[in-house]
Amino acid sequence: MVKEKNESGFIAALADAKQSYIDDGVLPPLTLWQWLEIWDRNYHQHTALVDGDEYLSYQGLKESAEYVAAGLQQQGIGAGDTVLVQLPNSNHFVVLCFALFRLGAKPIMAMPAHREKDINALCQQAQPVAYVVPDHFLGFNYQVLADHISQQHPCIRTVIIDGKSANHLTFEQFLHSAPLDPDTPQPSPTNIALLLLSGGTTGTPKLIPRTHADYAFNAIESAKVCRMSPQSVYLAALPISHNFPLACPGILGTLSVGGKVVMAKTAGDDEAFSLIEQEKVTITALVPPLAKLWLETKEWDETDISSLQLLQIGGSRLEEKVARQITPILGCQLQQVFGMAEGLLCYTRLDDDIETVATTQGKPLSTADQIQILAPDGSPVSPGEAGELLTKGPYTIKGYYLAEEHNKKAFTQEGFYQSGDLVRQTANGYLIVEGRLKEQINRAGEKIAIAEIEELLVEHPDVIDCILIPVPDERLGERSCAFVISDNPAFDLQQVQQYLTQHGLPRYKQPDQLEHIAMWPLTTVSKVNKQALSQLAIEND
Ligand code: OOB
Repeated sequence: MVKEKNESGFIAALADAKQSYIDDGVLPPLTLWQWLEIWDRNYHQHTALVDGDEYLSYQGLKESAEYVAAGLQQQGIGAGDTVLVQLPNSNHFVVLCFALFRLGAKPIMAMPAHREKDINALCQQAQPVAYVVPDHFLGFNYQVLADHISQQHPCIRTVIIDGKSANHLTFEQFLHSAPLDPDTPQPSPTNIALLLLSGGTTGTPKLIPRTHADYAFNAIESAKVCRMSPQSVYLAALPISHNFPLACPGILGTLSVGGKVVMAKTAGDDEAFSLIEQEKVTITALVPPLAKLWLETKEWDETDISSLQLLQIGGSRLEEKVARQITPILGCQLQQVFGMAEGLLCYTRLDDDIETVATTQGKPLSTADQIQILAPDGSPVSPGEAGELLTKGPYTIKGYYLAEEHNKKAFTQEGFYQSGDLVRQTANGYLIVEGRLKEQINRAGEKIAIAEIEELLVEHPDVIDCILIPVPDERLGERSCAFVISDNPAFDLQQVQQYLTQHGLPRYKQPDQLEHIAMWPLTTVSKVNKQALSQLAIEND
């Protein structure tokens, strides 16, 4: 009961905040479903989505979503419910999201890489009524996970398998439901449309509530900045449960201009290159480690990727050296993207000079975005100095979903989100990301909350004390290294990884390196000297 009370208060406050941007004429007052209806009217027979040999037009997308919505409704799923979605990139994923948007039910955007620990935490927080998984993906059996999770969380009344299943409903069955009753009520533009996941800094993932109006704005304005048109072909290479490939401009931005989205199952260069050649892809988004891989591949691979006009790179720091290689080697324009699932998006613009594109992470998407850069004492830094980035704006959240205590720390009284990023601003308003204040590792764009891993590791019987640190890494940007104080010199990385797998942790959150240490090196003020640990990790690699 308490949860419901908090929830309705939170949702009302969120709706008020977004309503004021609607009243000011910044956010159009439409839901994502209403937008799809417009896109369907404008681009009816055009191809919207390509997934292997399955092509779906705008009309097909809307109609499929209506059938799936009807099927979900028959399962008792409706307005306000949350549905845990853990699917790889596919047309079905997009159809399902629009079906949920139509009903006013909220998808929780879990990633295929997530394992039991995160999924459990998400169920506890958001009490989903349904869980949607593939049968298998990349050698992992999601039915076993779904069965295990649904046994522990009675809130899950329906498990839906995208694929074959002997004992659960399949997505295919939903596509063949009876038509949706057109009188089914629609959500309001200021309702929560979806819940994105935050990398966070604590032991449990935080949910990011994005409303229909703000998320549509996010995607539509991003498509304008990227000058997308009906001729645009977007390759969804990164996992589309991420904000970047979903709406920056990503899938939703591409649909907003009548373009075509091509689904890649993995972000690997071999799959991506042949899809670019085959479908004449014009734009895609990558994290820096993948961009580096593409540069290497292009040296010998003769696949024709000349249709590619724009490569967006974001999620973690892009080295200037790599930035300068993009156009000469890949033959397309580079756009740096500094974004966060919480909202604020910064883009370099297509007519910026190469210096700006190679050395900055862009400027905010909207003139309505508010930015503060603060010194440790909370005062604004002098122009050009580095400080913590705080932000507030039409598409930035005012609080995580049902996380009242955490929100007091993560947001100021004026509603600014404290990003934990260390940035400075150039005279013409562009941001340069200098570093980070938050206790997080950015491993190839995936965020790892240091506290979560340390909390688990100290529970291991062989571990007396433990510290996890980011270490600069040629391939990943940053890798994670666990330093342990242990009485067992034979305790090794393999045991750590096994232990964390048993505790339901995905591979990307597990340390890449393990170092034993007798005692912590200290700074002059008696804090653990993490700089010295980082040095040691580099030397011992
Ligand atoms: C994107 O979103 P998240 O929520 O996974 O991570 C946000 C954090 C930022 O606070 C920052 O610490 C880091 O990722 N980050 C970057 C960066 N872009 C994001 N750090 C340095 N340089 C960059 N270009 O990562 C995300 C969301 C939407 C679009 C693009 C990225």
